[in-house]
Amino acid sequence: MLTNGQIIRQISNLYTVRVGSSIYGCRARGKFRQEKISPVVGDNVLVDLDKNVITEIKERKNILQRPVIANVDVAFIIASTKNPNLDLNLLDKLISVITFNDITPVICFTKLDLLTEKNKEMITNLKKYYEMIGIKVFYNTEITEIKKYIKGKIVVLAGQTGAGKSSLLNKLDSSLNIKTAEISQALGRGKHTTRHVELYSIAGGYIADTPGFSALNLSDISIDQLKYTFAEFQNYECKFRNCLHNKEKECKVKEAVDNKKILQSRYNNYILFMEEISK
Ligand SMILES: Nc1nc2c(ncn2[C@@H]2O[C@H](COP(=O)(O)OP(=O)(O)OP(=O)(O)O)[C@@H](O)[C@H]2O)c(=O)[nH]1
Ligand SMILES: [Zn+2]
Repeated sequence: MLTNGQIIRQISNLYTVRVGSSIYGCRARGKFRQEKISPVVGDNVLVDLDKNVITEIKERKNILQRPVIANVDVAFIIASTKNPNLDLNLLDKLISVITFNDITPVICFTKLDLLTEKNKEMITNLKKYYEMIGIKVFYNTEITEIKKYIKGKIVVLAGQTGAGKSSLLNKLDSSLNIKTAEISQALGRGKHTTRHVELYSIAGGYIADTPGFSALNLSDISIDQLKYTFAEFQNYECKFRNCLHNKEKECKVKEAVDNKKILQSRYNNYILFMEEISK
């Protein structure tokens, strides 16, 4: 009998498939190899539970390459506001790359407790801006809200070293650290190997065990595509339909920047990314 399931772990050619609340060890059907496709973590699949074989892979909504995970719903961008300082260039870059990969970016600001009142206000204003352009923004103290949001989703984390990713994970689920450590030990090697990918169950959702997006950069995005990863630019119709909002005349996006409708830092980063892509 064929049943719907989802792959939550892969170690070499061994897959762990979740069917409802049960877990099965499975192998992939031979025909996949001939067709040169292979099931990956996150795949929604059909499994033959009599033979413990994955027989069909459902269409993917997206696929990340490092780690290889399909059907990622959300990428949490963990953005430190102090130690290390807030890096708006990195934040906007991650938003663009994540959006380009058909994944929903979510921002989580950390370390607000280290800020002066004045700097806190700056973050509050930034939060308002990003929310206005349709991005969900949390503080890392809003654990209940974050848990609620994660429920039922596949989540990956992004953010620079020291931003507070591990700390957040531990607050979401204190047993998570132990789980990842145990598995690394059992395998006798680090967890960040390409042959071992796993989704950890957390707050009713799933989270990837790798930093995510470490290897992603703008290079997959073309100059023409970049502007579509800036959600707020879509509200403006420039004189030229193919306007890149750079040197063109009668550019409504540039007007909006001048009128303070679009955040100057967002626009500056857009231009920087354009230059980076064309290098
Ligand atoms: N004051 C303060 N410190 C925090 C907060 N979140 C994390 N930290 C501290 O910041 C340091 C780095 O946090 P981690 O959670 O290890 O950061 P990470 O993003 O996992 O870092 P990598 O593992 O290097 O990628 C640790 O000393 C944490 O205790 C916060 O909200 N406030
Ligand atoms: Zn324009």
